[in-house]
Amino acid sequence: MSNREKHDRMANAIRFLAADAVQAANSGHPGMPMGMADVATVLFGKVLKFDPADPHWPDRDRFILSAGHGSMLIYSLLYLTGYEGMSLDDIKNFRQLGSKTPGHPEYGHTVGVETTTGPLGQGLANSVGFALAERMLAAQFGGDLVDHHTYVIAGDGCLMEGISEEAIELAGRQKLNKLIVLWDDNHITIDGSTALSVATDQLARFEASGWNATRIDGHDPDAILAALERAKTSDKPTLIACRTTIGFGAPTKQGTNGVHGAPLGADELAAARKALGWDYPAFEVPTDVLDAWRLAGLRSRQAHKAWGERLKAADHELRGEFERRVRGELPSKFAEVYAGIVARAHADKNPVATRKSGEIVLEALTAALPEMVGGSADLTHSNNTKTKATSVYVEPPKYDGRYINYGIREHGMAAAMNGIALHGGFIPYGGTFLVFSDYCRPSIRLAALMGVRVVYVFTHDSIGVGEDGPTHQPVEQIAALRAIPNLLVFRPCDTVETAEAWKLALEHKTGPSVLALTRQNLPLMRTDPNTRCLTAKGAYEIVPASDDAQVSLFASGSEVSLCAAARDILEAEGIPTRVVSVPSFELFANQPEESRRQVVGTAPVKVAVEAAIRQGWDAVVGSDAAFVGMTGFGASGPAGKVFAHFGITAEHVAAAAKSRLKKS
Ligand SMILES: Cc1ncc(C[n+]2csc(CCOP(=O)(O)OP(=O)(O)O)c2C)c(N)n1
Repeated sequence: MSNREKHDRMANAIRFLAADAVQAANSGHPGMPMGMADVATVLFGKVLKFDPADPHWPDRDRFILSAGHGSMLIYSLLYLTGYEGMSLDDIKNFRQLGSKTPGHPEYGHTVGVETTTGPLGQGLANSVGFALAERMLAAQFGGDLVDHHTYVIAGDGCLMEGISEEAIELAGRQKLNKLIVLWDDNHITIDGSTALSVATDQLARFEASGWNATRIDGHDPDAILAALERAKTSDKPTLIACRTTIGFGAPTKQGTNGVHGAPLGADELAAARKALGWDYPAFEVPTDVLDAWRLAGLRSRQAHKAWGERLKAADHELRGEFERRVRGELPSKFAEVYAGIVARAHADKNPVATRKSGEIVLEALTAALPEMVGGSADLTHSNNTKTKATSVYVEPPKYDGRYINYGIREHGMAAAMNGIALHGGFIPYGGTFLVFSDYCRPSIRLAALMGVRVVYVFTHDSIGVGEDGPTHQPVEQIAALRAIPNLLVFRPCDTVETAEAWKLALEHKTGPSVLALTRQNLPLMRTDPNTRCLTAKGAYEIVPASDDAQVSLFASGSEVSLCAAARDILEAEGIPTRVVSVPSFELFANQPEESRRQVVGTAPVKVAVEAAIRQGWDAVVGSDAAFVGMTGFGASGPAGKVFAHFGITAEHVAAAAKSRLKKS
C-alpha cells in the first residue's frame, strides 16, 4: 500500500467514526471532522509529541480543538491512538448522558482533552496561555525538562469571535513561536458561506500581528507535513490556513452548511462510504488501519523515555520543585508564610484600601511562591497586582519574568490565564476593574466549569469608585459573579480578610476565585490577633452585641465598617446590635445548616448592606430582612458624596433598623 493510500485510510477512519457517531446520536457535527481528517492524521500520525499511555506527561505537546463542535475529531483520535480512557463503546455512546464523549470536549471529564471548548474562540485564546506557560516553565526549569509545542485546530467561527483578536495580538507580541494554529479554512459556517459575514484577509491579519501565515491544501498530506515542519522552525507563531472541504466525502452535502451540524442521513452516509471506498460497517475500523493508528500512538514513546531519564538525572532539588509545581501543590513553607502575613496585617492599624491590602499580601505570597504569575489588563497600578517578586515582565526571548502585560484585553487575559493554569506549573492571577469582569465573564465561566485555579483581582468594587461614574461603578457584577457555579467570590472588609481570601483562593485547587477589592480606604476590622481563618466560614460575627441582639447587620467589604458605625449608633440608643461579615456567599452556603443558623442569629431585625444590588442576599439573610444598597446605576462624584446620595450610610442603616424594630 502506498503512503498516500495508508494516509487516506487512516483519515477515513476518523471521517466514518465521526459520521457514524453523529448518525447514531442523531445529533452532532460531522462536517468539521470529515473536513479536517487529513490535517489531523498528519498532525497526530507524524508530528504531535504525545503518549496515550501517559496522557499527563508534562512535556507532551498540547493539542487544542478550539472548534469544539467538531468533538468527534478528538474522540476518534483518542480512540484510534490508544488512549485507555476512550473505547469504541465510548464512541458509540457519543452525546449520551454520562458518556466520555459529550457534545463538546470537556476538560477533566475525558482524558486527553486539554481544555473545554465549544464557545468559539476560547480554545484559541487558551492556547496563548498554554504556549506562554511552556516558555515560562522552560525559562525556570530549562529546555531539558520543558520543550513542547501547542497545536490548535480553529474554525472560521474561532477567528470571527472578538476574543481571537486579543489572543492573536498577545501571541504575536510575545513571539510565541511554538504556537501553531491550523485553521479549518472551509468557507462555511452555520448560516452558509463565510462570505455572508466576513471579508477579512486572515493571513494579512495574522501577519500584521506578528505571525507567520501560510495557506495550504488541507487535503494534501505532504503540504500539511511541510507546513507543520516549517512552522516548527519559525521564530514567530504560525497560522496555517488549511483549505478544506467541509464534510469531505459526502457526495451531495460536502462543501455546504448542510453537513456542518446534522447527521448525514443513512443514504448520504452510505454514498460517502462508496465514494471513499470505505467498505466497512458502522464503527468498524479495519485491523490494518487500527494498527497504523496504534503505531502512531507509540511514536513518542522514545522521546517520553528520554525525557524521563533527563528528569531522573536532573539536580535533586530542581526535580523535586518541578514535580511539586506540576502537581500544583503549594510549598511546605506556605503555612508559615501565611501566618507571617496575618500577623503583619493585625499589626498595621492604619486604614488601607483592600486593593492595597491585596498588594501587601501579594508581596509576601509572590516572594514565597514562584508559581504565581501576575498580570493586569493595563491597570497594574490601580489593581496593585505587581510586586517586587513579579517585577520582571514576561518578555521574549527569555520569558523569565513573572508579570504579564496583557494590554487592554480583559477577555484575552482571562482566557490566557485559563491556558496557563491548565498547562500546569503556574497559578495565574490577573487584574482589572470589577465592572469589567463582564469582559472576562465567558472565560471565568469556563474556568469554573473546568475547575481550574485562576485568581481574578477585581478592584474598584463599588460606587466607591467615585468620580469615574456609573460606567465604572459595578452594581450587578458581584451578584452576577456569585451566580457562576464553582466560583468563589470574596469581598473582604480589611487586610486580614484579604489575606484569608488569598489563602483560600490559593488552596482552592478545583476552581477559580474572585477577589473584589476597594479603591477607598477601610479601617482594620479584625483587631483580635488570635483569630483563625474566619473567612473560610463565608460569614461570621465580627462585632458582637452588648446584650441579646435586637438587630443583626450583615455586610461585605467596605460596608462592614459602615455597619460597625451603624451598630455604635444603635447601641448608643440602647439597641443591642451585632455585625456579621459576609466575605463569601459560596463558603457560607457550604457550612452546615446549624452553623449557618447560628451566624444568622435570632435578632428580630436583620439588615443586609452592600453597595450593590440585593440579588443573592435573600439566600443569606432571608427575604424578610431589610436591604440597604443599590437598585440602579451609580453616579459620578466624590465617593463619600455618592454613598450619601444613595443612602448607604451608617445613619441610614441605623434608621432602617429602627424603623423595622418599631414595626416588629
Ligand atoms: C461563542 C459561540 N457562538 C456561537 C456558537 C454556535 N456555533 C457552533 S459552530 C458555529 C459555526 C462555526 O463555524 P465554523 O467555525 O466555520 O465551523 P464549521 O462550519 O467549519 O464546522 C456556531 C455559530 C458557539 N459554539 N460559540
